[in-house]
Amino acid sequence: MDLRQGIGLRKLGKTTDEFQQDLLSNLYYRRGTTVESASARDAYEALSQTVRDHLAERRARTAAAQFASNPRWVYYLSAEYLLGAQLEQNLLYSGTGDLAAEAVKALGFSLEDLEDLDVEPGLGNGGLGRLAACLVDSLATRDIPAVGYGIRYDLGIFRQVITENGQTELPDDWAFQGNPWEFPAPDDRQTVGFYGHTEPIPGSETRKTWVPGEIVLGEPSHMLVPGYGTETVNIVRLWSAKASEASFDLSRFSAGQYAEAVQEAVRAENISKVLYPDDSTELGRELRLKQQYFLVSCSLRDIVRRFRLRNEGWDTFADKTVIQLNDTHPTIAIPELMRLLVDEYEVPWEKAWEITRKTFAYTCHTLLPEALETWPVRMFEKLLPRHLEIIYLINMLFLREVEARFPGDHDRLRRMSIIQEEPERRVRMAHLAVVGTEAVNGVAELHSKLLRETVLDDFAALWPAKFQNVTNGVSPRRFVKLSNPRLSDLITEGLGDDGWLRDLERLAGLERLADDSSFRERWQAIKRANKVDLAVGDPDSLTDVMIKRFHEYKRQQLKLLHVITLYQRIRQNPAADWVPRTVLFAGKAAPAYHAAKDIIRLIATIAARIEADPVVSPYLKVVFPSNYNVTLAERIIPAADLSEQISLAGKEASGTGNMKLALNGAITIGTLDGANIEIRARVGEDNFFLFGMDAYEAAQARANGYHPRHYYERDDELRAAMDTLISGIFGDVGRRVAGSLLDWDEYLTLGDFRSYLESQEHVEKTWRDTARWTRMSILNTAHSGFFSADRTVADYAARIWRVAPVAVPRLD
Ligand code: GPK
Repeated sequence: MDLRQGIGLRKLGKTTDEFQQDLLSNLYYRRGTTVESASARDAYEALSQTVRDHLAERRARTAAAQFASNPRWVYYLSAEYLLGAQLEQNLLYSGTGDLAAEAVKALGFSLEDLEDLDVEPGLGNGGLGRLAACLVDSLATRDIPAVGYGIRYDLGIFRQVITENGQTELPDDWAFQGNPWEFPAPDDRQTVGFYGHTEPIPGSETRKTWVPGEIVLGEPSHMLVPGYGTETVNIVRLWSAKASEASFDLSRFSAGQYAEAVQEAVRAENISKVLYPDDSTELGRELRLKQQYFLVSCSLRDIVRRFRLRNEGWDTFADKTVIQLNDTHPTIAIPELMRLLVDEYEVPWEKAWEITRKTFAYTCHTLLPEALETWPVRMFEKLLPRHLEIIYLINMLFLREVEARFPGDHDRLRRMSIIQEEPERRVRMAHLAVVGTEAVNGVAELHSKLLRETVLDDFAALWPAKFQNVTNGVSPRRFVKLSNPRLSDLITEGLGDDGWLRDLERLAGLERLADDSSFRERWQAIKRANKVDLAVGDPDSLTDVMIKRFHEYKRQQLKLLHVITLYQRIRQNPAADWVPRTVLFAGKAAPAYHAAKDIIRLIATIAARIEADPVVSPYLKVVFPSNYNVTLAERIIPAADLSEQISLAGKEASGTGNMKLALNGAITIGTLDGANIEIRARVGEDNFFLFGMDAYEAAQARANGYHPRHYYERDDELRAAMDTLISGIFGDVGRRVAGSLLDWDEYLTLGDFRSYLESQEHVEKTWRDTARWTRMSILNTAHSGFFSADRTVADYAARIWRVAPVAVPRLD
């Protein structure tokens, strides 16, 4: 028996009886309890372990096959992962759902009871973190050898509670009761340095010794990432900060100075304590930078360790390794790899630079100038003195290259430098990321184009071939199959098989069914049943959803102006034939983003006001379920009729909620922004409600001196809505929001108001024709196949990573 193949393992249950036996042995031997005394938690843990074993067995075979083929690896570096709940996914991906349902019944529980105990690890903020989760899912589904690296934050994204006072934040201790999906790997622990100073190495110009002033340990654990419909199981490796033994001060402890004794250890472990620590203070910002370096340092050492298992020297490193930087958060990996190669492994600078540039690729996720990270030089100097020296050298050589191409163009040098000089010296992480990588991509066609034309235009002029587009995508398994089982069954029936789950373009086969009235009726009945399940409003009302982070550029405030207008129209004419609507908002605001929190507070106030109004409430309801996360998204998306994608054009890089909603048959009302453009191009202009300025018109409007008051004065309904806010009937918060719109309106809300209202009238007219609406809904699903993350990964694999799959042999 070849133990290295990892297949000489105990056979796992393939029948209900065998599965039940496995479950029982986990209950007895791992939980130490019995059927009679098992709690729901015992049953949940035992079930999770039983399911996990199925994936672990595939994981062992995957590792063996990948190791044997010594392939080119994709390493995905991301500060965030929003993986979503694991039990239901893993039941599906391991094909054990039916066995498990039977087996737990015998223990006296239902699968649904146990799924309720499955906590989602909220290790991300929003779209960027969920994208990382969709991409690793598709990497495994496409059999691509890959590891995702991240941080195992003790506290994930805060738990949000909504009251009439707006949002309050509570800590999310997600792993409080343990996490059955995780494998600790303390043997692969790494040592990370911070602070200190550098010393020259005699006889060398480029090499230096870094003597750190603080040492922290990084301990990994991994979560399994199974592919769907294949054998591959990849991993996401998450690092926890641990204090070294030396940091505990025994003599102080003995002297009764308990807090002081653990002070250093606490400081070390704070690095992975919370996702996105508040960065409104200097200490908070330093902690963020520490997190970034912690992730990078641990991950790069692990990548080098893995490389050395099968390879020697450095000549093939860049052929065997591609490291994708998920935004700029892990960009310190560029100087860190240089430091490892030059200082520690004595690779000459030029060669090290060639290897580094070939190894990395960078995905940018924004166009907002304030979201492009920069760090003060003095903070870098203190925390990462050696990295700053390396960045200076990289910058000097880079600026020499620019000077050679554009002699005498000093303004260009100033614009492109990795170091910003005014008003304060700062390191521009996006510039470092462009300079130190082989490929740079945006996340939707328009976004990639605007990156080339605006924020990164100088770089695109220098290296046009470096810039690419890879349009985002989403997992059809999680966001259709698992979240919308009714629709999935109907799709499978309509297409004849479930091959669409691995080849989403096959949804196009639904097109012919859009004209079949009995299919349409079933489609519509499913939407209704999903609304009944969601239970937020009348299932026959138009369910109008805006689910995403709160940010002024996304313009939840525009949606509110629409709500206020509807409120006033209904009050003025209660007897008219109104289309009943349930307007659902969900999403979190950054705790220190006061304007966004004001908008949440205003929604809560208006919702209560409408609820209490007997004239309006039969036709209009505003709901705000709290704590939007992956699990809640999975409940809302299948029930949505209308998908609000109303950002100011040119601001939303892509959006991915827009894709999930279209896939589930919600019709989009949206601007020509991000991936909306590509959705509209595919589903057809007749099946999309378009409004507003495009990105060029918006830029023009700003440049020509945009005046929100101009719109306020000329549009009676807009003025009435704004005056209602100003009157104070929705409290001070209403006044504040109105004030900021009238005074400046950064995102041209008033400028797009009339066009948005007209488009909403078109929505209502269409909604009244149920057959027509349902046909449009079916066509949205039918033509959204492009938005599978499997396609996104195929694009990255072909154009950026140049990697090939490694098949994992089946067991029997
Ligand atoms: C972009 F810059 C950022 C960020 O810090 N966090 C984040 O979630 C989002 N994003 C974009 O706003 C979305 O348009 C995009 O679809 C998503 O990243 C994934 O690319």
